Amino acid sequence: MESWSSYPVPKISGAPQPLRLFDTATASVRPSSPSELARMYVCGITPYDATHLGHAATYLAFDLIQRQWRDTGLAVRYVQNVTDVDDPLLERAAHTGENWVVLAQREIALFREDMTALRVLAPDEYIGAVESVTEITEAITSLLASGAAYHVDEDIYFDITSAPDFGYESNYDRATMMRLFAERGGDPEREGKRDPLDSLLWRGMRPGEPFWDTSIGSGRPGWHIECSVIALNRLGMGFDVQGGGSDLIFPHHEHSAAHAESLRSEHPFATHYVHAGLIGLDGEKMSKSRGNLVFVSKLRNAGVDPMAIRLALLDGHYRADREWTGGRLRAAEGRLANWRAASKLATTLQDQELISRLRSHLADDLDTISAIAAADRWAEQANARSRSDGDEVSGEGAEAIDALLGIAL
Ligand code: 5CA
Ligand code: ZN
Repeated sequence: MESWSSYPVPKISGAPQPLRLFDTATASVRPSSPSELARMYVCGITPYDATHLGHAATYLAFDLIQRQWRDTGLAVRYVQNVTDVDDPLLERAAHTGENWVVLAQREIALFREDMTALRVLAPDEYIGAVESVTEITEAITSLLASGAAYHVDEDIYFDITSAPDFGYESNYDRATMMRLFAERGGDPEREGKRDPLDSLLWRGMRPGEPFWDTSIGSGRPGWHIECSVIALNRLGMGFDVQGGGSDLIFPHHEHSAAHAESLRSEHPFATHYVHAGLIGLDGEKMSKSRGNLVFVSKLRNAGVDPMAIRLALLDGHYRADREWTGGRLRAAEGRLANWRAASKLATTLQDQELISRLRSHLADDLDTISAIAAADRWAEQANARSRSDGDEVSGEGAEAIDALLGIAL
């Protein structure tokens, strides 16, 4: 599937800092400094209500990771999926009477526009579930052959006991897993499963639902196997970051890891599992099912500068659940104006100090709050000084804000 285009990232001088990132599986901040190529997979949208500010905040967090890696000279291989066939998309299409393919294509197009406007660096490979059906059926065939997958009527399930480390990613206890599995698309009550937590790999054809005729029968892929296979076939085992919002910790990322580890008889699927906190509105998680959504495109159409949206979303720690308010946007607009003025006044010395502060804060598990405070101090000092002849203005402070925070001044 077509990706979007990225704005070039300026190279900045001085000493970059190796990235340290929080990993959900070990509940610790650990170095994420691959030797040459950094490999990242981030779970993409289910395209029926794109792009709300929760989605945007999550993709911005992973965009900062890519910017940190690139700053240290690493090449990055970034893969993202699109869940372009799944229950929630089909339910929405059935509800509104729209064709599900048309709905998905329109929302994907809007998502690409929003990502471009927010200066989110594009994935190298942007891959839909639909275009991956053959890869997925091949993987399910292997899982059936090894006994890790089994039939229940026309459906195929994954046996969690085939992945000896199952549970290591979320570290949740059984009761929590059971609760979240039921809440987030699982079917613990389905009769005939070996374990209530076994997840659907393949959904046999049902009347009125899309299906593919394949070597494992007619039907469509389950959700977790989609991300497992798309990531595995492009990044291999042991890639650097598997990412998404914290609502994907369980069952999605636990099961995607388990499928891949069972398939390859290797551990781990990824060396860091990175999760962004959830954006809420009026005390509730922003979600399609609750209907409390603020869309990037709506704000853009109302004339809001996408850089202000980006800055407002970065003004909070990526791991913290946080509330969206109009006040955040107004604060970001004021801050952006200060930074823009400062970019024309800051001296080379002020810029160098800003660059080293941005690097050390962002390398510390993407501490955007401190990075933004450092840029505020830089702007305050630059804007306070009266410009006198002989003071050098390099413009490198603004370039660093672009390269590391993705904000064009
Ligand atoms: N297609 C699947 C992932 S394979 C999916 O979860 N799609 S989604 O459209 O529901 O969400 C896309 C991404 O945005 C996921 O990483 C999800 O964790 C994240 N996300 C969803 N809602 C929020 C929110 N309110 N705040 C932050 N991130 C969110
Ligand atoms: Zn996913």
